[in-house]
Amino acid sequence: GLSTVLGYPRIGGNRELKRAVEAYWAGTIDEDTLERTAATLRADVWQTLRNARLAAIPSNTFSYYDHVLDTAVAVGATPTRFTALGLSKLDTYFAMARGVDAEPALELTKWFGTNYHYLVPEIGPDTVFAADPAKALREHAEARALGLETRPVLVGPATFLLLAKGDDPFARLDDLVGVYAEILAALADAGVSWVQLDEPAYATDRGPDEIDALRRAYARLGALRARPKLFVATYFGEIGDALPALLDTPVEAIGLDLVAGPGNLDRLAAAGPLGGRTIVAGLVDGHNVWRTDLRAAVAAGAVVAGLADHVAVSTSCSLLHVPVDLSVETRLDPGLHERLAFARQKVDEVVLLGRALRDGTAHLPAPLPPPPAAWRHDEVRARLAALTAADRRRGDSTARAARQQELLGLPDLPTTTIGSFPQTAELRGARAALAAGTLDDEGYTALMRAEVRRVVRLQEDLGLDVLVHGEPERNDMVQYFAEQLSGFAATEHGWVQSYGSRCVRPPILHGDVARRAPMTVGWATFAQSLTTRPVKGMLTGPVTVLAWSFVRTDQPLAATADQVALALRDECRDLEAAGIRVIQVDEPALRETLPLRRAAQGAYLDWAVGAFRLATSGVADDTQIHTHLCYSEFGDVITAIDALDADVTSIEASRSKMEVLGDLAAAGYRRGVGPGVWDIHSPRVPSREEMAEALRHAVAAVPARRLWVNPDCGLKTRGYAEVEASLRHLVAAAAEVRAG
Ligand code: THG
Ligand code: ZN
Repeated sequence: GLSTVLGYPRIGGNRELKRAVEAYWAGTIDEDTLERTAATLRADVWQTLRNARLAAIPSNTFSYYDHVLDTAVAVGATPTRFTALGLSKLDTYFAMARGVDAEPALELTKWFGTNYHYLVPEIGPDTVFAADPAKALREHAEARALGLETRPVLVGPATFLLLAKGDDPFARLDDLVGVYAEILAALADAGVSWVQLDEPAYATDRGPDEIDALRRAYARLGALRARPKLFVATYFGEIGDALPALLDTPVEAIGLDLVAGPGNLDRLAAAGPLGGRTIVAGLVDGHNVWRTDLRAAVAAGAVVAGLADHVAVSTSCSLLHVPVDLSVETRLDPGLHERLAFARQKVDEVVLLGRALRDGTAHLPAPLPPPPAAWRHDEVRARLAALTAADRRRGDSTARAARQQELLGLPDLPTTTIGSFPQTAELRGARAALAAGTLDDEGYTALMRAEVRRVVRLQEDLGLDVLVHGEPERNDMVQYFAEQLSGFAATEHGWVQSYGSRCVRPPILHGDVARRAPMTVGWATFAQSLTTRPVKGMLTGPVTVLAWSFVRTDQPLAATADQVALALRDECRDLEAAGIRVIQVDEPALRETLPLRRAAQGAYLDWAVGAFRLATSGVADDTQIHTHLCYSEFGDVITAIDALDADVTSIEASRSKMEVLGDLAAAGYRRGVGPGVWDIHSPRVPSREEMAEALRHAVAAVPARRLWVNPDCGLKTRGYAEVEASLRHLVAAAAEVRAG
């Protein structure tokens, strides 16, 4: 049976690529050594796929940093501000990815609804496109030297431009298609028989012009005389009118995501004759870690087979978004382990499905037993069933603000930070030593307490108004909570690329979520015992916990979010009872989890906001709830931010020059707001004057009594020298503007 995958993890089973690339950046290995490591990793992937008996194997899915950046290079779209640096080809590439002293990097942003980030191409009317197929050709040749014929993968021209920023990038589609034509000709010359062009942008809302442009682009590429066969892969959802548009063109294969977009099947049935085309059925979820229900997948595949002349079984999207190999996870509970599939296991599933479609289901492994009974938590289920609207409601927000002000007695323009202080080498070392067993629990706790003491003293010395404990004990803002809640499991090696060399190890949310014991109360009260100023309790919100975990699919996300929210609600109440008067519940992922299609966004925001409110409405009106969002462009979520009903919301704003405050005011937002006055994503120390200037802009849009003064985001990635200097300037700027 025909089988393939749309892409495979490139970081290596032990994050070898991260190590090699970072060593190259540090100057400890040279370009040749880096390239040898990369070639070994690529060869490993190809051999793995061949040994799994996968029928069609992709290439050019490797990347030193990001596949969108690779495509930009392949079409000559390196902005002149980088070519002007006069660096080697590889160093120009890394300059675009990471910036250099003289030039900031390309912008980094989320790849659709995933936790992967791509580099945003900069395309303008003067961008001179030029074909540079060297990387795709090289990988194809490397695989051929190993005896494999592979299918090079590129981001398709329409999606590439739809992801780009600049002065109307999409207007350049005709020019760009000309360059893709040259790339295709070069690949055909090298004997490439199939190419995969990815067009996931069509899983989001697209206008008729954009659909037409897709049709024209592939009609033109399809009409080329010398070209490989074209496989247009779509994924991350339903593609609507893009499917008939592609069917109007000569492309030989079309990929449909039948996991995130089950409706693609109806659309296919309604599409009329498919010609001799291959439909590549994305039946194995590339974006989650659960084993596939093989019988259900075969049934869906059979429907496709009834419609199309040729069917290939595939993953729903690239396997980039799942960990490499489950077989190295020896400490997982067997009841969980048997229900999981990582990238390597998903390849086996695809191959099995391909065979089953041809030969029948007799040889499929037995279906999974029902989930272990211990994953159920009847008490949590009963609590959820008994919830009423009142459990998501607090008192009037204006009255709350007055009452809180009476109790907290803060000045106008109160100063605070977002929560984390720098994660120093000593802190990371202590965590590593604890894990290695060379440091015991008491030793570790003593070190963390010393750090909290130091951070509290520093904040008092700086003159901040609302303090934090600094979160030295937290490895990651989701993992820390997942480790303490029942219903979650952690992997040992389950790394997934987040951006460039950076990876995350998402926890697996498999069962009902329940809090075993207070999770943060000890640290918060310890910090509060050291100072008379209010210390903010710090929690991660339910939406973000879900967004950065692999989540069960056997119940609606809304129900799972509410379970997490109940655990956080109990934590909030315990913090309050322990004397913590300000609690921050962070939701940096609220916007990134927004469904790609507008039609689905309202329902999502309803449950997302509902879960946040459930988490934060159990406390008295006296207790001040803060939230933090890691972005400043609210657009589609602005009314939802008001609906969160947090007393204070801190946001990014320093790069947008406080413009966001006007948007918030226009949307009717009347609560406390902390527009970041210091862009912590850069090592620069902002001056008192520039922060005072930003604050003066802010007080023009928001009354000083509702305006908070804080950095853009947490400080864990910064160094102490910058943090101390910047916070000193920040407190001084607040004092200056307060004095008028
Ligand atoms: N936590 C989780 N997911 C996230 C973020 C997070 N997704 C979105 C955003 N933040 C991604 N940002 C980062 C930032 C840094 C790192 C990864 C993702 C990072 N990772 C370490 C590395 O690759 O070296 C590994 C960290 C570790 O040892 O645990 O630096 O904040 N869940
Ligand atoms: Zn942030």
